[in-house]
Amino acid sequence: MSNGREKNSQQTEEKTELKIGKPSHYNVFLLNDDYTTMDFVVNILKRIFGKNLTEATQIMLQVHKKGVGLAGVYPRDIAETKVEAVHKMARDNEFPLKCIMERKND
Ligand code: TYC
Repeated sequence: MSNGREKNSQQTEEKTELKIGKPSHYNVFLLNDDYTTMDFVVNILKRIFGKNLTEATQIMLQVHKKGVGLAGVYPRDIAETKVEAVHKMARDNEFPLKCIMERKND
């Protein structure tokens, strides 16, 4: 198709959500790296994902040991905002911390 009216996947999903009225949820994951400090990740989990110190420490250690850990599950718009907030805080503090979101099968 090249008539300038192709839909990207996000537009297709928005249409689907409007049609059936039930927003999909997304897993938001933190990824491990060798440079971001453990303290910084714990603070991200507390401030952006509403975790207490115990929960935040467990998730941070899961990411550190396994490479990836679940920070939260949210509707698409909120998940996107969380991912952006993590990347902004990481950038502002010069850490390479990455955060990704993945649609759940619900
Ligand atoms: N691996 C990092 C370190 O040893 C800690 C870390 C944990 C980094 C979780 C990122 O998402 C992360 N300093």
